[in-house]
Amino acid sequence: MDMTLEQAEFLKTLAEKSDSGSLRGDYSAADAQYVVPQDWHTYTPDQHALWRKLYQRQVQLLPGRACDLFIDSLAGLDAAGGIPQFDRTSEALSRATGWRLVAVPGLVPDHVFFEHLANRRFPVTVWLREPREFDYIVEPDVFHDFFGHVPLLFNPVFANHLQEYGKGGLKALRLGGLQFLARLYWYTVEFGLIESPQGLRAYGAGILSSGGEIGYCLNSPVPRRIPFNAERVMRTLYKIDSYQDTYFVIRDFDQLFEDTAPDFSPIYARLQTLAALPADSLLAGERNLQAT
Ligand code: HBI
Ligand code: FE
Repeated sequence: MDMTLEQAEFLKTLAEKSDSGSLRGDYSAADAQYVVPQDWHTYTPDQHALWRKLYQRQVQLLPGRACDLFIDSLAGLDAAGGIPQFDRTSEALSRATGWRLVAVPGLVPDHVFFEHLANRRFPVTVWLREPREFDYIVEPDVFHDFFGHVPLLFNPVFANHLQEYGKGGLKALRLGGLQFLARLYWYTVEFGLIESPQGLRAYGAGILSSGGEIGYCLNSPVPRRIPFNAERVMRTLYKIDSYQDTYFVIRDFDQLFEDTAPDFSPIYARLQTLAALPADSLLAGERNLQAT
């Protein structure tokens, strides 16, 4: 990539933020949308073996914890045998909901991320974690992005929501509402819970790709589980390096699509005048739902 100043700036901040102080991914071959070739043939047998180990551990935790839509869609991906080839998944995905996967070296700038989502392109990180990061990784790797996020892209309502989220993100950038939208993404697409006739289930990618949080989010008495409300979510801070203090619960994906369809400008204006709520808040009158 013949880097622009903005891109060099982004990569410098990213390297400073990461715990190793350097970038995990190789951004040199990225194009202006930060897309790189997946180079699937460069993955080693050990990396495919680590993927299989991550996949086997996680898939056994799903029954009774992940929403049925996720479980059914993952089964159709045939991704148990090794790190998937994104182009092959994109063929099936584009037939289902018009989405495609694009390979990226890791986190990309917000406006690039939203631009991809607004065009039904989901960015999937190409590198896989190290064996020592089996149970926990801060930055999204190919297992988090693919195993956690890709299955629900096959659901038309969720897929529509994510494209609207991308369009909303581009608008939020212009209105100074990015922090509010990042919270919405965090408490839904990453750590959202959904009601089911058998009790609460997880649909958030951060939960579904995590060995520990998938049990914690439903079984621990510690966190709050509050009915989803877009403005409340956009006002609530979140933590990126520990289990969540609060999970927000949607009735179904239609609610997620409907509740995030309106123009958020008035909410952004209101939220800019209010103090953000700590992640462990429970406001007067809010119900703390039981998981089972
Ligand atoms: N980049 N590759 C990648 N994946 C993400 O999930 C991601 C990103 N850049 C920005 C970003 N997420 C967040 O800032 C948004 O969710 C708001
Ligand atoms: Fe994610």
